[in-house]
Amino acid sequence: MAIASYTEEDIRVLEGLEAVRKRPGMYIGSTGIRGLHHLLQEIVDNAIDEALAGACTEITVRLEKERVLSVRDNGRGIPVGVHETGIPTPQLVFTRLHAGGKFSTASYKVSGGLHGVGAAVVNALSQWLEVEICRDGRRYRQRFREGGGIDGPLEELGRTRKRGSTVRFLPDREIFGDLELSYRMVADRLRELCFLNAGLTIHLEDLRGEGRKETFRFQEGLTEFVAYLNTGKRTVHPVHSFSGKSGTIFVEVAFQYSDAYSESLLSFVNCINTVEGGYHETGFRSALTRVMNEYARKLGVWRKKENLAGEDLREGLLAILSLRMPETEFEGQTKMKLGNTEARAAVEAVTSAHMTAFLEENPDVARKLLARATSARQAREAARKVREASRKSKSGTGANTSLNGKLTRCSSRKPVDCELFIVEGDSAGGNAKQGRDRRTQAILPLRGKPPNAQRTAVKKLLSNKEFSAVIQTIGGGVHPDFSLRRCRYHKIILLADADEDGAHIRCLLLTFFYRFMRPLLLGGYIYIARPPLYKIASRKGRSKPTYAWTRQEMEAIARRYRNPTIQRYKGLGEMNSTQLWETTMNPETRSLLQVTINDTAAAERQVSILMGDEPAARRQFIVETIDFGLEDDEILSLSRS
Ligand code: TSJ
Repeated sequence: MAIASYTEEDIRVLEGLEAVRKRPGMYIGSTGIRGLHHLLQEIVDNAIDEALAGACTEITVRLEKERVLSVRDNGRGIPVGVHETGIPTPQLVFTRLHAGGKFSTASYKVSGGLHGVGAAVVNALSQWLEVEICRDGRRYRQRFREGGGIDGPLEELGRTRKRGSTVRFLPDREIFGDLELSYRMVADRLRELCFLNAGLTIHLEDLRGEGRKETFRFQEGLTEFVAYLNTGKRTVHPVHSFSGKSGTIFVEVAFQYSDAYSESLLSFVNCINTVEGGYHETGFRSALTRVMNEYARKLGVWRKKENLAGEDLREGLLAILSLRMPETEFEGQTKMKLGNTEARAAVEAVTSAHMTAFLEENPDVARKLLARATSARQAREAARKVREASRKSKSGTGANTSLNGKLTRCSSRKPVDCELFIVEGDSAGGNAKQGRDRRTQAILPLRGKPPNAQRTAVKKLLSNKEFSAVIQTIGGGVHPDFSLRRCRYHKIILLADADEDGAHIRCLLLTFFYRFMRPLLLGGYIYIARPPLYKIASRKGRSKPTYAWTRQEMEAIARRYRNPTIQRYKGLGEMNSTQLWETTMNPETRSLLQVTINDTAAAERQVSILMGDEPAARRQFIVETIDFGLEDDEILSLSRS
């Protein structure tokens, strides 16, 4: 565009995009891998909106070579007319912040929701971007460069029989460096979008490196989503689904009970995962509780006056809730909580009607579910007893139980300062005890393998020696009576051998935390210690030894020594207490992996595969996790001599 034709409008636009470039984090959350993912997400969301409007059936996402990303749909094509502001619509879309909703007729939009920063933000953060539109028999193109600058007007390129919109762009290296999108992350989200939009086809093509392709399409939508997440679990009945409309809100639900002990309610509003819940979840829960209790009373299963509690009725339930609604409001710390109060009544109405019918049509299933809820209630009472028992043991003068023999306490009483090392084996436990910082580090050695918390009855788990030591030591109780506030440690560090057995124990402990103390995982309180795999020393033993965590690292270090001796640690027991302190426990020099859950659905599926009926799948995972790759972005501090 020539300088002479610069108008006030152009200047305003550039200033807007400049603001995005100055503080990208404000618009896309971060300039790390998540931010980059967000850019692609934003463009995909616009294509999804076209699908929601019923105007497109197929979307292709490409991770091209040299970090280029592209998204194509077979929709109507972005309108090419001149908007009332005098600017052609495509240019408006890519240069005006939040232009999205203004020209749209679609009432349910993904792009206007949580992620709805608009295509202009993507443009502002791109080295270049081009949009191609096939519409009404013609092909059009417009290009932008250097953070949203207009590279030329919308051009007509000729005739075509195709329909649709394609956006290709190169995320700005100045902002994202050399970051590459993770195939897994993109694939997981696209799969999820296909589960949420039954019948929609999304192709994902990775043209980088070896190349990869996948097509997602689920004719049964949510039903298949539930089946996917319940893979590997023993289920009580086939997936059941229902949907209905209340006012302007369209509600879709699919659920299935399994023999898992957890409860998972996943909710989406216009394809956005409302991880913080909101009124729609409240509506679902209260309808379920009411309907099940009414049914139980009618059947006379539950003789007592009191109701079965909602949490007991939801044990083993996996439910997915998907809403389509206009004018969403998102609240909460991360803006992922639905704030529309009217969603509660809508979901409640649709759920009540269909759940009542479901129970009446499936009396056998209904009986099983009520029997389960009753035993869940008993388990809850057991959990309460655990809490009472641990309160008693605390108030005593320490004369109590086997626990005191095992746990080596730290002197600080401030949970934020206190770290609990759960250590595999007594001998490693002994070394940890000698090497530790007595003020802040407590040591709990574990003997032998604890049971699998996904497969074992609550009573048995809670009376297991190893687990009850863990429960009493941490002090926060167990689900459904767990409380972070009562926990005595804010870092719980799993320290196991770097072999298959160690990995198995870690898995068992994580499964236990997932089932009984999930807030510890959600809050990032759980860590995995990373003892080194190699020690490299000079043969004469004069200089201090160096440690290595991977083979490559070891080889690089060994090359610097004239005559190195290399020791491959097979277990923690081979290290003395000083070495253990230096390499693994000293907060100044150690490296920890923080275990977090950022994708509840993925976590649920993983735990059910891992700890379910299939030893082969479990073994494979264990073998894979032994080598905690250094590409993990969760490494908190890494410093080596
Ligand atoms: F926003 C965007 F530019 F980034 C983008 C938009 C990216 C991609 C990959 C697709 C799209 C997009 C937009 N696909 N389809 C549409 N459709 C419209 O913008 C559209 C078309 C027709 C009508 C109409 O009422 O006739 C309305 C709209 C919103």
